[in-house]
Amino acid sequence: MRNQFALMFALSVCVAAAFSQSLIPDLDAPGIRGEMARAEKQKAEARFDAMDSNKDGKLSRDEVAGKSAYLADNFDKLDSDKDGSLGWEEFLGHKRWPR
Ligand SMILES: [Ca+2]
Ligand SMILES: [Ca+2]
Repeated sequence: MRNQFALMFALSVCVAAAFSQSLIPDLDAPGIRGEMARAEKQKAEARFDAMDSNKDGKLSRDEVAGKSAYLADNFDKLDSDKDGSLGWEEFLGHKRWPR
């Protein structure tokens, strides 16, 4: 019974994660969703570019230090390919908005 509960809980967490990914609208989504996606992407690009001081298209640990507590604190977790820097998609946390 306990195990069953744990399994149900694990499943619902997976579903929630998949669901939140699908809430991120595509850039060419129709209507307001697409407009919001494009506006948000522009804001994210501005934030990314402002932190990318050497303009190599990646954020190093030094570049995020002191500018984003969230990125600095979660750097290792966000750096999914473990190359020591955050690329655009690692920064965004999803792959729906290619640059
Ligand atoms: Ca950089
Ligand atoms: Ca990386």
